[in-house]
Amino acid sequence: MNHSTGTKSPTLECLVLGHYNLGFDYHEGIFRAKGSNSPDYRTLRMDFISLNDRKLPYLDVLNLLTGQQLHWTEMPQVAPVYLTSFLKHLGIRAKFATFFPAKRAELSELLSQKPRVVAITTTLYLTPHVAKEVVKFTREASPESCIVVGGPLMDNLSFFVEEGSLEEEDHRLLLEEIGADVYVQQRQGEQTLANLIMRLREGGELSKVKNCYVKWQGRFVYTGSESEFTLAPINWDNYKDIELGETLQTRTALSCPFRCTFCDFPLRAGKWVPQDIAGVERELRQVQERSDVRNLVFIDDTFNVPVDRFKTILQMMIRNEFTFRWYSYLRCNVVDEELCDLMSKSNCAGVFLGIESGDLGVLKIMKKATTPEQYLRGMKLLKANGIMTFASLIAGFPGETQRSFDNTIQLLQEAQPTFFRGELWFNNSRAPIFKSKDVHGIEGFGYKWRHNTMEWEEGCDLVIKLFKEVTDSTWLPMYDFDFWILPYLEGKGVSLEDIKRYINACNDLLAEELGVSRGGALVDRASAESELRQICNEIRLKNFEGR
Ligand code: B12
Ligand code: SF4
Repeated sequence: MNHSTGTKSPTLECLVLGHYNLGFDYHEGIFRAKGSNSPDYRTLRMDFISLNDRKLPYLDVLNLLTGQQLHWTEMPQVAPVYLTSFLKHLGIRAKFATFFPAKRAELSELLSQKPRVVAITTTLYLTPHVAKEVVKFTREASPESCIVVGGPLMDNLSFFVEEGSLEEEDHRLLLEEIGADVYVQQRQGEQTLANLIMRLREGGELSKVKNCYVKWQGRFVYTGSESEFTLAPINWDNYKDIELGETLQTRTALSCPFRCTFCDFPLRAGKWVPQDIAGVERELRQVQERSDVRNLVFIDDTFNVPVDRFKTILQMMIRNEFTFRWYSYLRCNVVDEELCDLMSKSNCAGVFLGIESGDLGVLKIMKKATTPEQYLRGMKLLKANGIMTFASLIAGFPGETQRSFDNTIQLLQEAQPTFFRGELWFNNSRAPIFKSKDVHGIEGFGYKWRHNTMEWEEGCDLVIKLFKEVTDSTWLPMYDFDFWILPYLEGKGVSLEDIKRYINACNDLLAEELGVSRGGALVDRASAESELRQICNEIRLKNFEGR
């Protein structure tokens, strides 16, 4: 390793990088290569429309027609913010940066300081490709820095080795190919990152730092494992003098206490550990002190469970008279009048509801521990309290039939959530259902599957059916326009009503392109396009003119 700069001390010891966006054309190209009738492409097809002879996802359409460069990467991501806060607490000179276009100059300036370590977060990288691009970019900008990659991508790769789908030697080759100097292999990794930086500070051998892959005699070798556990609130005071925008994100717990059979998140994230409420309160007070913050997103997967803890947090927020609005995931089957009232009084603006299905049989196989009736009641209560809701559904899970899916459509028609979306079931070998694959006759992988009650083609058709037949709620696409875009756009001043009008106008064009009619005749392309342009013009004038 030639990064042991023990003598000269750089001002910046660690720069933590957030998400790198390779853009829709790249993404679409990869999916198209699988075939335009592949389930992957059919899934992506629900996320874009054609305009000016280009395939554009909804956010790109909005940017094109309002002259903006909006992107959710403008919101500070939790991983870089948290890691930086953790390192600073240990006295390490650390900063985080984003690839968001308007912040590129800042990123270049920070890289020009030749940070001792550049840490690349991989929260959303499902393949090594993006990490490779980020390493290349970093290497060119700051060849002296020690580049460290860690986080979920590393965890995924080691899982593939464990399950036998990736040979150890191929794993090593992948590490070579990504091109970093060190890889952190630990579910959390913040302490390991700190250990690496301290070691470099002292000019010591990196092979002594556990949980890493480091180069030894030209080959990546593993330094051995050591458990680590930390959970601390983010110290926003570290960023007092930095502009972070109107929408922040944080978490109040690690992992999730549930075990839904389609989801591997608890397995990746480990044991569910809640943050003590005094710590949450301290952190939220710091958020409140930031005058520009309008919205806060809690990324906790089950913010409202256990209910008593949730209630205490809401009461604490009300007592503090926080003025920011908040968003989170929510299990709506356990909400009642009292909770909805507290949510509303503490400024809850919107919730992501993992409804998944409106059919009792399918919900049982998913181990959602709820009933469609409880869902209906919960969604109606939230609506009555003026809280925006987004219902997320899965089409084609084992046990799914045309009939069970009709129950899902009926539930949405009755509950009328503000937004909804259905996705084809993704067969993930890490999810609990995979262990009962013989019971359900599951074959295939990813979006291409069959099981005892359905095949993926039928699942794709169900997604279209959902889009077509749910008429009293707005379809929310996934690519770059998932639930998180709502607090982001509202933080920019765009009203929920305008966001809805905009999405509905795009949905009309999508329906026309898919050849489906939603609750009436097929829309006329020319008038739908003109309506879309008109809405965008209004959004531009109201929110962005003169900025
Ligand atoms: C918020 C979120 C989003 C938002 C992001 C908005 C934003 N501005 O941040 C949006 C909606 C855009 C999004 C999109 C997607 N998401 Co998402 N998302 C999340 C969510 C809820 C929170 C992510 C987060 O901030 N986690 C908290 C951070 C702190 O955790 P972390 O990244 O693991 O980091 C910790 C460690 O891993 C470590 N670490 C991380 N990096 C590094 C680097 C180094 C060097 C070191 C030492 C340590 C380290 O340090 C951190 C502290 O311990 C998670 C679920 C969850 N609750 O985590 C899903 C999740 C990350 N998303 C997921 C997926 C699949 C997606 C999509 C691919 C979905 C899709 N099919 O389109 C897209 C991808 C988008 C894209 N264009 O590439 C998966 C990722 C699975 C994986 N990585 O293998 C998750 C885990 C959900 C799940 N289903 O299990 N997502
Ligand atoms: S779907 Fe949500 S609630 Fe269920 S296990 Fe996964 S993260 Fe937890």
